[in-house]
Parts: sequence; structure tokens; C-alpha cells
Amino acid sequence: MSLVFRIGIGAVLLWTSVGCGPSTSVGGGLKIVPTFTDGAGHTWTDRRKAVVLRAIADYQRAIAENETIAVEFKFYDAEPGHYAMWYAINFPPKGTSVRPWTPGLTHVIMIDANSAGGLVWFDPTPSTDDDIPESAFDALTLIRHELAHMLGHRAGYCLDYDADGQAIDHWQARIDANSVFDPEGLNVALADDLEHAADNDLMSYYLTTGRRYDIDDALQRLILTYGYKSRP
Ligand SMILES: [Ca+2]
Ligand SMILES: [Zn+2]
Repeated sequence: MSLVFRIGIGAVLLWTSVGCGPSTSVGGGLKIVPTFTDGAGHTWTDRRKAVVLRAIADYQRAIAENETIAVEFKFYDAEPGHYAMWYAINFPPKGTSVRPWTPGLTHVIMIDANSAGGLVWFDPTPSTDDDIPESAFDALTLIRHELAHMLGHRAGYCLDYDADGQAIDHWQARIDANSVFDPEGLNVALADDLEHAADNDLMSYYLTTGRRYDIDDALQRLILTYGYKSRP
């Protein structure tokens, strides 16, 4: 029997005056390039890095866009009950379609330093999920969750700005007045923040200890919303 903890995997979006323009990268599919910053009493050991790389590989395997996204991984002192966070910093000029790889957009994913030694557990064997401690959150799941936010699983982020500065929010446009995402199709109840699933899911605000969630549900919503080229 696993305990359910409140999990504050929130997303803060800050816009600053960093310029950006159309993406021109070419290559063989999505590339998510991590950098690792030690701090708050923790280092990115090979074991921890391997969990991050596994989460990244899952999305790279599934999304075929020829784009590159850089993301910094750090430790931080989170509020109690919060274990991980993604945020991005950028300023979108008029006429820009903001996507996760828009040049100038800076991504950071942070893991709670107070939990990183125990309550958040980095699997030494990320390819198997039958060894997760009952009382711990699976770091691979947390990182998959944050990467889904980074790839557009939230409102107010991947906006298309027209020449007048009016924005189209593709994510928000799929959500009805009852916070249901794609009501005529996938029909997924969202939390009031419109970025988390209301029910048990990788993207739930309340995740369960002792288990792993795959990316499939989140991925399906991202591909539907943004039309990402994908691989089965
Ligand atoms: Ca394992
Ligand atoms: Zn979240």
C-alpha cells in the first residue's frame, strides 16, 4: 500500500527580454541536451544522471521533430510537499510561435535537495520498475513529469503571437469550461491549474510513491495539441 503525497511539481513561467527567432535546426529527431549543476548539498552522480538521461531518451524516441532543447538540472530547497519544478525564461517577440525549442528560451528543472537523498529515489537500474521503495517517489517519474511541462503540458506557454501581439494558446484551446481536455476525444479531466491531470496519471498533481508512470498519456496530449511529428 503506497502513500499518496501532495506533490508540488509546479511550473513558474517568467518572461524576460531575451530575443528569439525562428528555429532552423535540422537532424534526426528531437534532441534534449541536459546540463547538470551541483548545489544545495547535492551532486549529480552518474546514477542520478542516468535517470535523467533515461527520461530524456523516452521523449526523444517518441518525438521526431528535428529540434534541440537545452535544459539545466539543479537541486533546490523546495517548499514542504514539493519535489520538483520546471521553469522557463524568455520573452517572445510579436509574430513568434513559441515552442519548447524557441531560441532564447532557457529551461531549468529542479529537484528538491531535502528529498534527493531518500524520499526522491534515483533508480540504479532505470530499465526495471519492480524495485522502487514503497515510501519513495520515483525520480524517473518526476523528471518525465517535468519534461512534459517543458514540452508544452500547460497553458500560457507555447503561444503563437500574431503581428498585433495577440496570442493563440493551443493548449488552452483544447480545454472546455469544465477543465476537460479534448472533451470530444481524449476526454481527460484536468485540475483547475489546467496543467495537471485530475486523476491518476503521470501529470497528476498528486503522485503515488512506490510506482512509476510512463509518458504515454502526456505524450498523446502534447502530440494532439502541437502536432509534433512522432514515432510509434
Ligand atoms: Ca530499477
Ligand atoms: Zn506538474
